[in-house]
Amino acid sequence: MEAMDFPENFTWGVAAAAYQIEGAATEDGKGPSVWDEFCKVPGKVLDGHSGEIACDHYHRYPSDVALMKELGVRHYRLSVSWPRVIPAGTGSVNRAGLDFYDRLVDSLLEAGITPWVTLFHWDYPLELFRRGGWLERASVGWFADYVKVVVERLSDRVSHWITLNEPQCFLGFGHATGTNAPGLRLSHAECLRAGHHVLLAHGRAVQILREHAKSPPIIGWAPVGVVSVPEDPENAADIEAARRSMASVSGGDASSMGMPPNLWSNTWWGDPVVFGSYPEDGIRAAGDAMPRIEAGDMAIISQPVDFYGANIYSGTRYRASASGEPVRLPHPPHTPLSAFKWPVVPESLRWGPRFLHERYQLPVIVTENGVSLADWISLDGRVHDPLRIDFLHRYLTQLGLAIGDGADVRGYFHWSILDNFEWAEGYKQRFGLVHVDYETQRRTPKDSAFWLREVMTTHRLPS
Ligand code: IFM
Repeated sequence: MEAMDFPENFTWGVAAAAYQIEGAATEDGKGPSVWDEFCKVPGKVLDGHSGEIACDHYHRYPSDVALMKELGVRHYRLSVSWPRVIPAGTGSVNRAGLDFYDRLVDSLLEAGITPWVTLFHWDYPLELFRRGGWLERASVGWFADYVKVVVERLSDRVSHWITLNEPQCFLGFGHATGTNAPGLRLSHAECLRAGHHVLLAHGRAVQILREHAKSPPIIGWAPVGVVSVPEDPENAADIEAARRSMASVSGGDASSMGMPPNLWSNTWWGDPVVFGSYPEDGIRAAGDAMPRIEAGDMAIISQPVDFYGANIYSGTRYRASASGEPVRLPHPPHTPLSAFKWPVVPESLRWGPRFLHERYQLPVIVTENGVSLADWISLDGRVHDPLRIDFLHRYLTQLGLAIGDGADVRGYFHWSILDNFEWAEGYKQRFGLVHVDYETQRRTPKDSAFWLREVMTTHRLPS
């Protein structure tokens, strides 16, 4: 491979989320979230793991921030835990919880690291779930009130905001298949109703940010990028087939994951946010399950955003049939798999951002990308993860090609800075650039962390 330069103003960063790293699940007045509760249900999370201690980042954030600085990190995507800030989800604010984020933001800024704050990354307040959760239209107002509290406290220093992380997952796995918290198996209509409220919550969060932020906000969101790639990247018909598949609600094949139609797609979520309308094919697929849309809803949902985030890990190959229809192809038998058994498809980082940019005409930021591997500390005390370096090299090369194709891609956040609590998979999946020994909480940067430091600081992929 040849060396490849990225634009000087390209944003390189790393990401993590509150429940996955903070721990301190019951400390300093934090309220329970649906994840705290779900982890207590036998059989739901691998080996009974939970985020109770996780990486103990709540207490160790000063040294974690110092480590990030040492590893050349200039941008860090964190999430705020709603029940840490408002224990019951609405009402009294927990000063100690808010103070934690205040201190975290200050130490990041002191270390020269720009915070990118995600307002919701799955740890929904348990109290509000008991009052109906996302199924209730009132959830939109509950979320807006919480967002206002965070924005009023942090926006004098934070200007980069992400409203929600992956509605496809917290609804699809949390409310349809029941494999994630809160473990519901709702009907199609109920899932789409909850989804409509989630979209309204996103729109209200954008409005609150624009009205109340003390420094000009740069706002986006972070859905899953459900990616289709052309089998032959030189074949115009295959490219068009992949483009069409990514823009269809069935392209992601929700049914293969046990989800009702629409949930595992780009457009069911992205079209309302950017165009202010649900996609026609999704409306047909929803049929009687279509949510009730009140006057003004679509205007709230489609508040202008500054970038389109996408969390991209893999992709599916498509070719064009003789009549140009997209034909979904199985992964070739030689396709490498991560420890999670996710197919490694580097081309997803070219075609995903490119097609999303073409459709939505917004700057795209890869808000997550990374790989879970079976990393361990070697006898020499280091963590050698050549496969992650290879993964990064391949994926980032494709991202560079997307930019070369003319896609307006502005940034890349690596998931994750630390090994952490990987939801229903517990601590089995290690996505970090930094190895965490969960017994001792010792952090050991992996070889990939030093490799990525070089890329992030030079804006150049080596040959
Ligand atoms: O760990 C998750 C993250 O919380 C959301 N996106 C995917 C990651 C890896 O599964």
